[in-house]
Amino acid sequence: MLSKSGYPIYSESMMKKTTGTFFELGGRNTMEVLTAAGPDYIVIDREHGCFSAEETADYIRIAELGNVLPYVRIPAGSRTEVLHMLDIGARGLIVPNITAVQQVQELAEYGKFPPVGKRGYCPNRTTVYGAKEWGRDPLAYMAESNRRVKLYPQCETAEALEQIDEIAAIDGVDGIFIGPLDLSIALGLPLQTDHPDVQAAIARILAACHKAGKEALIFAGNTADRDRYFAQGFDSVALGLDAMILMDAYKKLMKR
Ligand code: 3PY
Ligand code: MG
Repeated sequence: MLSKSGYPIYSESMMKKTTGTFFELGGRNTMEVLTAAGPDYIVIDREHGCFSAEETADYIRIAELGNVLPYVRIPAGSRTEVLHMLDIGARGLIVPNITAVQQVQELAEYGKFPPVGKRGYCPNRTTVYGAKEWGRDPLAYMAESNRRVKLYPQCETAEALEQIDEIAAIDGVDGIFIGPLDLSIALGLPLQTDHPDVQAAIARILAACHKAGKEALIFAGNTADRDRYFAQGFDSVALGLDAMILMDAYKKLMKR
């Protein structure tokens, strides 16, 4: 669905199943290629990708031009990182390596305006020079942003898994993003994401999300896993990662 300004609205949780992808390689052209492929969102990965905040702002602009929602995976949920990424226009934050409920409470506090949290306001790209139609009036921006800009803590540690019901229920958390690779490592089954214990943990997180009325998102490295996760009830799958896809494609091309 497109807004009047031509910008996509995927703001209502569980309105539509969405498919995203991960952007690790960096480079403006790469970002443009990814947007042209037509995902619902692209995760600009500042946890594992080496991008500056300024480069990230350009990647966000390119995603917007391609009508793709720019999400950013931040390296850690500090107030500075949350505010900087939201102020340059990230429409969702994915926060890795959560180990405590308090980290997620702080994330909601930094990332949502009152009455949900205590996000700081400053006239900037999201409300002035790069403002969308819904962002031009400051008070309307605060309310709309709380609804449209998503906060997705990751569940990929044993500690987060243990406390997943409490984490998913926190006001301001829009959903949980499962990192199956790190989760498998945390469970002592490195990269065995199909192992029954890892799959049981994934099912447990999915159930916790839906019990709390929140979205459940997960990374899938291939289309078979994507199909399985959608069939299981996931609301969104982030499918693939640019470096892996490029490598696979070149290997196939060079195979004699
Ligand atoms: C993981 O699988 O650990 C992730 O963070 C998603 O890429
Ligand atoms: Mg991870």
